[in-house]
Amino acid sequence: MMNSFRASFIALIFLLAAGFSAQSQTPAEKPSGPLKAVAVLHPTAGSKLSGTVTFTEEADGVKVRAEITGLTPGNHGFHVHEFGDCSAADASSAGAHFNPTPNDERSVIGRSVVVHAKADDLKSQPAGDSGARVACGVIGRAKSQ
Ligand SMILES: [Cu+2]
Repeated sequence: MMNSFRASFIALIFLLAAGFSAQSQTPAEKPSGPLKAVAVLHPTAGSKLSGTVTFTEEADGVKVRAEITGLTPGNHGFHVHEFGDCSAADASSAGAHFNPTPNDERSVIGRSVVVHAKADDLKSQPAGDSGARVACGVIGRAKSQ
């Protein structure tokens, strides 16, 4: 059961690595320290989930650290969604999954992290059949050090 969550987590890390490496190639945007981003997760209507997800650029990829409270037992889908808008009560305003491949704009900053009620089956698209959105947080730039 744990493997499903772990697998979706790894997929997210690869996705983010693409986004971050694209951004670090822009000299004007290059920060002095390692690039860090943060998303503060807020519960959707009827949910008690909250937490913080941090992303830190490292030489071989992106480290993702999630501290989440209020999760129901079991596995939960966990994705980057295309819009940095968590205003809807069900977080539908965050849009579909963010797919960096066809875009020039590949950074995850300004998009959102969404946690789902159920596990991602890692087959169905776009949401992996992972059910309702139970938390949403806009990804913003964080202090580098
Ligand atoms: Cu999702």
